[in-house]
Order: sequence, then structure tokens, then C-alpha cells
Amino acid sequence: MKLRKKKKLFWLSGFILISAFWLYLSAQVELKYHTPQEVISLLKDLAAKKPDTCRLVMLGKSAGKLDLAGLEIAAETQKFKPEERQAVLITANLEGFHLPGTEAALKIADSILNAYGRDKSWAEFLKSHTVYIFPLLNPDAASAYFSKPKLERDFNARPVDEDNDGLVDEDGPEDLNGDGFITLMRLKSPEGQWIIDPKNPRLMRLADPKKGEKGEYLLYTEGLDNDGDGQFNEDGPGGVALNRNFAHDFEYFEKRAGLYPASEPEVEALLKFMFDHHNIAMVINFSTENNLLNMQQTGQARAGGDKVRVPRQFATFLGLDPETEYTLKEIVEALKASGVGGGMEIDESMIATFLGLGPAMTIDRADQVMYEEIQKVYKEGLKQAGLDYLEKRAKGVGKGSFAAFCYYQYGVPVFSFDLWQVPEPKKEEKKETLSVDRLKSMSSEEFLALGEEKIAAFLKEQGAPPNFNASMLMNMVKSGQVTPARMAEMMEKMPRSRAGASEEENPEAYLLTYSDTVLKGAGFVDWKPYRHPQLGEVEIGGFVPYLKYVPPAEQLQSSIKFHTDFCLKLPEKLPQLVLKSHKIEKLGPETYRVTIYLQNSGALPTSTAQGRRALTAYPLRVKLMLEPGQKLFAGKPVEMLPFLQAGETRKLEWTIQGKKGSQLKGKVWGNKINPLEFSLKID
Ligand SMILES: [Ca+2]
Ligand SMILES: [Ca+2]
Ligand SMILES: [Ca+2]
Ligand SMILES: [Ca+2]
Repeated sequence: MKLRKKKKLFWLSGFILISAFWLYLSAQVELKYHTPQEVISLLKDLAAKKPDTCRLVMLGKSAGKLDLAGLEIAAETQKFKPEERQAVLITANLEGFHLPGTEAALKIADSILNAYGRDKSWAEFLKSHTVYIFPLLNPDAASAYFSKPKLERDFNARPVDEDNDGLVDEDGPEDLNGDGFITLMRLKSPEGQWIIDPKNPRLMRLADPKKGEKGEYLLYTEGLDNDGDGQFNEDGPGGVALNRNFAHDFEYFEKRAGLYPASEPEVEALLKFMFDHHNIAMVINFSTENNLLNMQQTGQARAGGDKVRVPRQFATFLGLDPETEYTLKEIVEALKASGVGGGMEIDESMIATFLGLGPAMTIDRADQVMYEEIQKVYKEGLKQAGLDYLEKRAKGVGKGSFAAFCYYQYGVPVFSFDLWQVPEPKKEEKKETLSVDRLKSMSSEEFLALGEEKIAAFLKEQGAPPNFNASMLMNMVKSGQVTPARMAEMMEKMPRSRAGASEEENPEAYLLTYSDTVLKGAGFVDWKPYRHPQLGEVEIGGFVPYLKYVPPAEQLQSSIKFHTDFCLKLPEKLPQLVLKSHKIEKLGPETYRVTIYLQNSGALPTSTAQGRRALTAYPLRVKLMLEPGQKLFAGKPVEMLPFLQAGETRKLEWTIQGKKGSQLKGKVWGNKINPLEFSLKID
């Protein structure tokens, strides 16, 4: 009996221990929205619990003087310092309302630290790699979610005079009806441009004069005209939208984007960190942009000085040679001379858009392949996880955004995930039908698989000009001249009749359905009369702030789980140098021919094509480290390899003089890859 009891006790204590351990592992980061203060203390806790792998990094302060903090995760070894190892940077919340990103980044940090203890491959990975995680880069804006009244904001706390009246932040919104939200006010007015949507009386839409509709309402954000200038809430507290403040396709003269690129302390601190850490070889970002589902860049393609070939179909009728390369200017001239454009004004940027060029707006064709491969796996995963609804409204990378900067200027692969969107009620999906929206997220392969008939029908429906035919487009896609995303952009710019627009559903109808069903009405404030001290009788109502970006935390569960797993696999793809094999042949007394086969065993190239274009990716250098008594007879003292593709092997050869039995040492290095050292025995 006694023994039994002891045994029981033993099992029980074991069980308690295991459950405590499990709790420790799994409950570290709870699924909820953490306030900026909670994020900082969570990061401090993680760093304190695993001091051998994890250190707190203080980046600086936000415009509102809140801490910008993150983690550096790297196992301690004697070999390299963390800043000398190939690294992955994980960022979130530059769009301050994107709180789901913060939670995903925290979950990833937690998962990596746990995996380090349990999973051999992560333990190995962290001996030679570093992961930097900054989960909350716009704490000023994120704080607004936790404040009352709730106001949706993505800008920091920098005071900005939005209306140029010399007063700064003089007229912000007020929660007049005291419901805790800043929503909208509608005022009946002959000057109004808005009408109540007859199909959806809670929603407003712009009156369409072409249909004989006349505007009836003015819309304002909820509040008073504090400075008596006749405008309502035109200059609230703050600020600059950080995800528009980066140095790629920056919008000058746009207050929300900032005075100049990196004008904001948060952006400057992040960029300084990145330029101090040249070892960063991949960026994983969370924002409303999903660049694996929508590879389209916003903005106009710009003409470069590059020469290009003209697709055969055009070349023939323009009298150009398809095998010759032309500047965009030459193509414009040829097009004008041909009279094809009719009276249309043709410029270089149109040609660039048409040919899928534009030096800084389009993913380089060589890199496109890399993205498409990862996109394929991602899409399959989303489908299995029941998250493929994200595709429909996936947003491309925006002007001045961090993700655009990472790819175009910093020159590394960047993967940006939006994690969640308001789910749409399932309609009868005409899956087979092509739409401009669907085109944006299609890979070239998927587009071609549609077949000529469907593409032709789609072109007709879009009102494409007759010389813009299906087989021509297919050939252009096949040859890589244009991507489906680029085509979508062109089609959106094409003038076409908006017939049937009246039957279109209110673009906000799906938000209302979501609020009514999933949120049981909590996402919408019904319009109620309010006596406004300045405007008189108005009604206050509309969608609650954050509806589109911050769902109840439990709705994020499956997406965060899926994206954590997906993101934890991305670093495995990083390029890695290995000595595949070598040969040492004796040519004469103490003279040898040395051959090595150098391989990139990773699933990504050693640098992106854009990184080489932006001159941020250095070539690989291969050097024999000759010792006294060893001499180079033939071959270069330092070989330069511009890059190695994923899986590519290159042969390198030298003739040296050296003693039999001595060691020949060599080294291969670049700036975003772990160096390879080798030592070969001469015999
Ligand atoms: Ca002002
Ligand atoms: Ca302001
Ligand atoms: Ca209110
Ligand atoms: Ca005002």
C-alpha cells in the first residue's frame, strides 16, 4: 500500500512538474492585445528568463517619448558575435493600428525561445544566426487603442500643423455622445455630397449626379470646431504615419508622410539599427500589406535608362527588331511614328508600365521567381488553414513603406503579412471568372493555366482595345515581360465604362454584415440625433474605430498560429555557403592544382537582384590564406563571385606551390552571409 501511494505521489508530482513546464512554455505570451507598457515588460521578462540566448535591445524613443524595444536572439558561442552572423529582422506595428502584428511578433519571439530549448535545428540555427524582433515600432499610435475615447490612428505623436494655419494640433475630435468612440456626424445640408444608401440605410454613399442623385448630407468626424475656422477636427494631435516615412517612393508634400524620409525618430532609429547591422539578410514584417498575396507596388512605374527588348508582337508592327534592345525613349518614338496610339499622349512611364519595367517599382524578374516559389507554398498553406479569404483584399506595398524600403533600397527579401481582414460573407463564388482583383495575386503560372478562352472573355469584359489580345498577353507573361499583377495595374488605369455601377453593393456592406453577425452589432454605432452646439441637429453614428484592423483577439488565433509556423520556416531558406567538394592534383614537385566546388545550399540566392542593383549586396570573395612556404602561381589572389543562385555550385581553381602534407587554408565571405573557412591537406 505504502509503495503504491509513493508511486502515485511520484506520478502526481511528475504530472504537476510537466504541466507547470508546459504552462511555462505555452502561457508566456497570452493571446490578447498588450498595451505598450505590457509589451516592454514582456520583452524584459523574456530576456531575463533566457539570458544566454536573448537580450533586450533599446532602439530609442518614439516622438511621444515611449520606448522602442526589441530582442536580439542568438545563442552564445565563441565563434561569432551576434552582429557578425547572418540575421533575420522581424518588425511589426509601424502602422500603429496594426496591433495583430505586435501579437504575432511576440508569439514568434516566444516560439523561437521555446524551440531553442526543444528543437535541435533551432538550437543549431541560433548558434550561427541572429534574430532581431521589434514588435511595437509605433507605440504612440498603438496607445490610442487603449485610450478613451477610441480613435483609430496610425500616426505618431509628433505635433503637425495639418491645415497650415500656424496653429499646431488645435482642433482634434471629441466624443460628443460619450460612447467612448470617435465616429461620424452627418448633417443634412444642400451642400452635402452624401446620401443614405437606399439599399443599406445605415450606410452612406456619395451621390451619383449621373443617375440624377443629389447629395443630402455632409459628413464630419465627431467633434467640435475648436478654433472656429469652420472646419471640424482638421488638425488633431500628431503626427506622421511611420509606414509612409521610409526612403522609397516617398510622398513629398504630404503631411502624413512626414517632412522628409526618415524624419521621424522611430524610423530613424530603425534605419540606424539596420545600417549598423549589415548582417540582416531577411526581413519579416507585419502590416496591412501582404506582399506574398499582392506583389503589386502602388504608384506609377517610372522610366529608367535601361534598354529593353520589345515583345515580338509589338516589335513587328512597330518596325522594331525583337532581338535588339531599345531605350524607352526609342520605343516611344517608334510608337508615335507608327500611329498606333491614335491621338493618345504616350510617354516613357506608360511604356515602362506596359512592359512591366520601372526600375524601382517592380520586383526584379530574377527575384520574382524567388517570391513566386514562396508564394505558392504560402497560398497552399493558407488554403489548408482556411485563411485563403485573405487573398481577395490583399494590399500591395505602399508608397514610402518599410517593406518597399527593405526590398528596393536595403536589398533583402522581405515578407510582409497582414494576418487578418474582415471576413466577407460567402457569396456564390464564380471561381473560374477572372477579375482585376484576382489578377493581382496570381502567379504567372496560374494566369497561363486559365487558357486563352477565359483570358479573351475577361479582356472583352474589361473593354480592352482589340490589339490587346489574349495570346499576346499570354506570350508576354510566358516570357516574363509582364506579371499578372502588373497587368492588373494597367487595367485599372484603362478608361472603361462603369456600366452597372449602380447595382454595385456599398463597399462597406461587408463590414456591416461582419459587425451584425460576428460582433453581434458591436462594430457599428447606430445613427442617433444629437444637438450639436455649432452645427445644430446632426446624427452621430458609423463604424467603430479599429473595426477593420483589430478583431477580438480570439479571432486571430488560427492566423497567428499559421503565420508563426510559416515565418519560423522562412529563415531555413537563407543562403548558406558550403564546400561541396575539392580536388588537389600534383603538377610537379611542390606544385599543385587546387580546385574547389563552392555551393549555396540555401533556398534563396546569396543576394537579391535588387540588392545588387541597389549596391547593398556585396559580391562573394574567395581568398586562399597562404602560409609561409606557400605561393600562388596561377589564379587570382581574391576571386570575386557576384552571387550564387539557390543551390548553385561554382568551380574555382588555383595553382599553388606548397609542401606536401601542409594545410592550405581559404575563406569565402560576403556581407549578408556567414563566412566559410576551409582547410585542405596538400598531398
Ligand atoms: Ca493647424
Ligand atoms: Ca496635427
Ligand atoms: Ca462618440
Ligand atoms: Ca477647426
